[in-house]
Order: sequence, then C-alpha cells, then structure tokens
Amino acid sequence: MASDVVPWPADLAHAYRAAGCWRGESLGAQLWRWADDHPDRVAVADDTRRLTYRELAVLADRLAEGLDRLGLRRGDSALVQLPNTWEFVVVLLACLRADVAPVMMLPPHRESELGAIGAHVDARAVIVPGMWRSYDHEALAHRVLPRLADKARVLVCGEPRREASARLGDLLEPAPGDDAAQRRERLDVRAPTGAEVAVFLLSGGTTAVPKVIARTHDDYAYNIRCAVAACAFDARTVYLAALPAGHNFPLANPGILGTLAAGGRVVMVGSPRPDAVFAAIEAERVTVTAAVPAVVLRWMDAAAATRHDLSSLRYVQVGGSMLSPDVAARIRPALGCGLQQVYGMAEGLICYTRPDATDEVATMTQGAPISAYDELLVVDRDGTPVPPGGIGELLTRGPYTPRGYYRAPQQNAESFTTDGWYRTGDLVRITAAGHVVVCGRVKDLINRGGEKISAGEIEQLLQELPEVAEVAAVAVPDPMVGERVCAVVRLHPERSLTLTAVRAFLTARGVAAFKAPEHLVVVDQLPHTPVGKPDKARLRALVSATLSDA
Ligand code: J2J
Repeated sequence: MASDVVPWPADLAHAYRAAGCWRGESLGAQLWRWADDHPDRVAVADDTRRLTYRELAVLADRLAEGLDRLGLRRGDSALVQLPNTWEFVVVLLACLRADVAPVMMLPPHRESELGAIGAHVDARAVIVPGMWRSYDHEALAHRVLPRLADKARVLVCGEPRREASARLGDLLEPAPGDDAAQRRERLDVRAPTGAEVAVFLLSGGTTAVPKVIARTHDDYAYNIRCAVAACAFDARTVYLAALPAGHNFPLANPGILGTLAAGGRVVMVGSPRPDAVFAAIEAERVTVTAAVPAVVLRWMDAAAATRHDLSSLRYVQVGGSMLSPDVAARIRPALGCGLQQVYGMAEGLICYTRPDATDEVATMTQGAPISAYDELLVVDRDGTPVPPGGIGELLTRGPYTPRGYYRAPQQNAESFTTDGWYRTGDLVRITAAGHVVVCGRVKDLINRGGEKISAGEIEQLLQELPEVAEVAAVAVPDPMVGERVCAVVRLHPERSLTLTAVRAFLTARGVAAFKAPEHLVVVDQLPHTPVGKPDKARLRALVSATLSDA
C-alpha cells in the first residue's frame, strides 16, 4: 500500500521529475527497449545456460503472466531467495514486469528472517531453489507459509517435491498458441508508472520490526543510470555477479541491472570462491566484478597460483566494509586489474572512485556520490555540522535515498531526521576534493564480511536462553572477514553455557548461520553506560583483552 511507503515531499518529487531524474517509467518496461535494441546479444549466462536479450524478455514476460496465474496481483510482493543463476535474473525481471515487488532475501536466511520479513511485507509467494547446498529450501518455504498472506504460494526453481509447490520451469514453458507480442502488450498496459515499489531491499535486523527498504521504479532506475555512468559500463561490459545477487551492490550498482541497461553481458556464478570465479572470468572474458574486502582478499591469495587467464578483468569494485589502504594498494599487483572503491547502502546513497581516479584517490578514499542531487552532511553528536574535513556522522538525502523504511514509523523517527535526512550511522570525513573516507561507525551492528548483523537482534534472541541473565553482542576485529560476532554474557547463578550451545540454539531458532556468534565471553558483570545500557566501547576493549589472553 502506498501509504506504507514514506514519500518524498511533493515539491522535491516535482523537482526530481523536472530535472529528469525520475522518468515515470517502470524498470520492467525498459527490458523490452533493451531487447528491441539488441535482441540477439547474450544478456545472461551461467554455467548451464545462456540467454539473449530477446529470450530473456520473452521468458520474463511468460513468468510475469505465470505469477498472475498463481494469484499474484499488481502491488503484491514475493520473497525471492535464489542463488546466482540465470533463473534469478528471469525471476527478477518477471516480477518487475508483473508489478510484483521481489523481496531480496539471501540464500543463508532461514525461518526467522523469511518469516519476519514475509509477514512484514505481507508476501504472497516464496520463490526458492528447492535443494541448494544440501539444504531443502522448499521445505523451509512451506514452514514459513503460515506466517504469510492468505493463499501464499511456494514457487520452486528446480524439481518440487510437494504437490502444493509450483514449478518455475512449468511457468517458463510456452502455452499452446503462445504469442510473445500479444503478451508484451497485455503487460505493457499494466506497467507501473514510477512511484510504485520496484523492489524491497533488506537492512539490518529482523526480530523486532524488520528494516525493509522500498525502492520505487523512479528512484531505482535513476540510481542504476547514475551508477552506470559513474562506472562507464557499456555494451562491452561483461559483469560477473559473484556476491549474493540479492544485495543492492551486485543487483543494481551497477551490477546486474546496470549491465543490462548498458547492453552488456551478466555472468552469474553460484559462489565467490576463487576457483569458481576465476574459471568464470576466463570462460566469459569478464571485464568487471564486485567484491567485499573479505572476498577480494581470498581472490588475491589465490591469484598467484591460478592457471586461469584473468587478463580480461579491467576492474574489481570493492565495497561493503572497510578496505585498508595497504590491501587496496596490493589489488593491482595481485589481480592485474584496477580498483574501484564503493561506499554504498541499500538505503540509497552510492559513492564510487571513478575509473580514471588517481592511485591515491582509488586506494585512500571511498569515492564521491553518483548524483549531483545527492546531499551529504557530516554532523557531530549533537547534530551540528562539523567544520569542512572534520569527522562526524554522515547524513544524506537525495533522489534515490528513500525517506523512511517500509511500515516502520518508530524506526523512522530514529533513523531519519525530521527534515528527511537518513542517518547512515557511519563516521566519515569528506576530503577537499569531495571524496568520502569512511572512518568508523556509531550504529550498533557487526559487519561480517559485508553481511550486516544487528547486535540488538542477536541480543534479543540470546536473552531467550534460560542460562542468560544479560547479554551484549559486539564486534571482534578479524583479519579475514573484518569482524566477527562475540556474545558477552552474564549467566544466572550456577549456570554454564558454551559457544556450541549458543550456536545450536540459534540454528534451532531458524536464524541465518552467518549471524551466529563465533566467540563467547562469560563475565561476572557487564559494564554499563550512565543510562544503564551495556557499554559497547568498554565491552569491545574487555573482549579484545580476554580473547588475546586466551
Ligand atoms: C566501509 N563501510 C562500508 C565501505 C558500505 C554498494 C556497496 C556497498 C553496499 C552496502 C551497497 C563501505 N567502507 N566502502 O548497498 O550498493 C557499510 C556502511 C554502510 C553499510 C551499508 C552498494 N560500503 N559500508 O554495503 O546496505 O556501514 O550496502 O552504511 O549492505 O555498509 O550496507 P548495505
């Protein structure tokens, strides 16, 4: 429902339209423009299938009508939990064509995440891979159904094992008398006009009110256009999606959608493992890919010994968590390609170092915003702007940074100022040349290899353990993944607790495995702030002292 999405103020919306940022066109409608321009060019490839732009458009349209037959209507939403395969792209574009908003879940998500988010957005379908990495996602989807909208359906990419599931392959088959042109017209008539929700992206925790970001066709299309321009993507671009495709970074910055908009080729690979990635780079002559620092470190370690030819690779885009300048400087020698740093967020604002940046800018900064209409403000704890070049929390707003989370008025009062600035929770400084340098953060989360874990979510869950009197989750620095979760607990008298028990509890609660603590510290007393909350700064110091002694 439109009222659940916080709109931009009317005068600004008008200004963004007048300036040509918002064009009133659905992302789905663009698919056919691309297909008409270069129907026979390869749009998407994985190691099982290659689709031309025309084939992609035809399959997306078929599936769009298939979703309608399953009972999904304009304005509905569907949880999409698919690995990086050609089907991911078809499902994404089918949703955009059908005006069904895909909710970008990740393959490691379980009942806790799918249930909470599915209920929050009132999802009408769960689209899953069947079996993936020995895990039965079809069964997971059926366990989640009771928490979703009435008559919600499970759609399986693969061979369903239950009668109640629909099979994706069936919806992609031509029906007798299949007529692509007529179907295209039928769908064009129903196309959204811009302000409708195109996709739902996820942010942070899921236990209380999930933070779900509704991105409109207008704002996301603009974001994608600006990202394509900032990264100079064009028809020669061969983009490898190695990060989980449901993340905003590989999805649209410029990622999958940006590559398609530029007329390039998207290559989907099911894992960011060096062997899989290097083989795909060689096979498809990949020119650009995206990674979080933890992943690029693994690639750098493996590159020296690889027999694969990586010479087609021109850039690797790195973002999502802190990249140290010395690792940044080693990327070109190790991988033989340039580095483009990215500082971005599913909430909107995206910054890049440009392809022609000096080495200093590319290694030492996280780049500049992609739009001239992005507004950035660096403030101190009281909300007062700091002097130029000073460190403070970054606030931002602009034509592709929504003004609130979906259906979350209380959260919005915290995360947005009354005049519409989004509080990023990141500490930054902005150089004289306008480049953002990320210096730390004030928000209470743990950034494990680019996956954001809400400390509050983990604390709330662990508080359910009968042994636990009080708990705090903090980040522990880690050379490989940047940070890992450490649970600090005070136990009830005479009780004991092990890390294994904590992890087993979270698995049983249906929480994604990447969120489970990897360290456990038991204390007699938790340090508190004057207002009685666990003192995270002192806890981090205590934990690092305890773990380094161990
Ligand atoms: C330090 N922290 C960073 C960076 C993001 C492109 C790139 C990344 C994301 C993303 C994205 C960082 N150095 N270079 O959506 O399109 C941390 C900040 C930020 C948070 C956002 C994209 N780049 N971060 O990471 O929504 O704390 O988006 O606020 O997952 O990641 O996380 P997320």
